[in-house]
Amino acid sequence: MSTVAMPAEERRAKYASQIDEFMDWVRDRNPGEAEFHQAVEEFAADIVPYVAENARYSDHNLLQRITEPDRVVIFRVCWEDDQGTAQVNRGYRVQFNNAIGPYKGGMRFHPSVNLSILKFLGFEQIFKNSLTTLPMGGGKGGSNFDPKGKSDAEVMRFCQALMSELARHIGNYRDVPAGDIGVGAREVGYLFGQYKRISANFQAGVITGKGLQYGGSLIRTEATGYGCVYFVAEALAYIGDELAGKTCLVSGSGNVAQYTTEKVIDLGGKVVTLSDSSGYIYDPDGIDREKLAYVIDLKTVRRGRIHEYVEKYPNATFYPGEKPWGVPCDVAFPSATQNEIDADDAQKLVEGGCKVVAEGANMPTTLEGAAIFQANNVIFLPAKAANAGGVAVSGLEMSQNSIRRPWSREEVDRRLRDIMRNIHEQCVHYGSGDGSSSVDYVHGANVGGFIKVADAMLAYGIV
Ligand code: NDP
Ligand code: 2IT
Repeated sequence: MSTVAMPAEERRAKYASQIDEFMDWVRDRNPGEAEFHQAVEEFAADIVPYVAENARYSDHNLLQRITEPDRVVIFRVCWEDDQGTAQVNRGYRVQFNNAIGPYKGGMRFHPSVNLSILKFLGFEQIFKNSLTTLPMGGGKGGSNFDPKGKSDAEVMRFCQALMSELARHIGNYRDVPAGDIGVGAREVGYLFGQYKRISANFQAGVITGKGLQYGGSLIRTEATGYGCVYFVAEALAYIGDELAGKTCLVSGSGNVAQYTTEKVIDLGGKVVTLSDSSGYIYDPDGIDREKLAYVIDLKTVRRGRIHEYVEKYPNATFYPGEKPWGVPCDVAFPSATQNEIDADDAQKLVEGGCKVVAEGANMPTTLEGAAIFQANNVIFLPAKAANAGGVAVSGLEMSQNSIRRPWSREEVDRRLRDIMRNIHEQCVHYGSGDGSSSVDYVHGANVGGFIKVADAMLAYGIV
């Protein structure tokens, strides 16, 4: 039986000693990097067996090479706050792998940012970008800067200071940053503006997520959320079901959460929760377009907290300090941050009737949580497939920048839908057992994403 046809547990048991040996090597080489170990472990559980059974990939220490970043840049970022006090943050760019295209991936500004988190994100990005079918390598960057409570002028000075160093490491054929947590349209504008100033070049393809007036793409703002919902629609269609009438939980209330909610509404589903780091709101009537417009304004213009929702819509309840996973649902869209669904949360979702989990965030589910979903036949759609729509439209933004012509909203949306359908086909192709209709999306995404990168690396020889 090939590894594809084997249930995940059986496959992992058969190759347990090779997986353990490889993970011991990864842990020894990258001490203290818990999030990076976790991302590699999820990948290794599928790819160590795959490599063992496919001789083409077994030589040349390919897995050791693919888990070592090409390079990591770490730098001091000094800026002046509104009181005139010097502040110092740390900036990073992890250039993980450029086998199939320039490094590509977002920048995250959050106080928790460290090397482990950016390495996990950069590693995931390699295979996610490969799944999009577009020519993009994997990278990620960011800073421990906390945009919360900062004035626009402080955010601007910070972005300018960060770009003053980052500029020398990026370029449209080299490394193309974009947004992530804490980096949206405002920050991308300041970052691109500083790049343009330093380089005296209007190199539009050096960063994506730009404003529409200066080289941005229609639908990029919406792309991660829309893409995630399109992916769920594909997975449901595959089993003869649809999103219409389904009750959905969304966590987070930022970019991904907002446009996931919008597309669920478009397709006839009902979103009953949103959250932020202070707690979650439950709205039994569902979040309609008007309520969503309020949330988008609250979060992107007024930069307020999610509990304000219940002051405006008193039918809803705010649960401080809690996550939404105990609310009964059909579909869950974790769209806030890593490890927001642990084993207890996964158990609650299963007990609440959840049938599909689609990871809008990166690695929102712990390994233990994912095992509970798989053991209970929950359709578990991993981040590198489910949230690839964002970087896919970033790739389309780069295409438009290269040809110097913008595409219409319909054109970009059609291409996004085609890409999500294609990713689904790859997951089915690599993740279906012989004669079995159920799909192991984790296995499918890992193998599908790996092959293209591995083949390119082999073509280059030992580099
Ligand atoms: P935003 O900054 O727009 O929103 C982040 C949301 O998540 C906020 O509601 C925030 O709450 C919440 N959040 C962040 N950190 C934590 C935490 N430690 N605990 C609880 N809540 C938290 O980011 P995005 O929507 O862009 O990103 C959300 C997720 O989606 C991330 O995992 C990101 O990597 C992933 N992603 C993003 C893509 C994109 O295109 N933007 C593409 C693919 C994946 P609060 O305001 O209280 O911090
Ligand atoms: O995690 C991700 O895929 C992103 N934050 C988007 C990256 C990008 O380059 O658009």
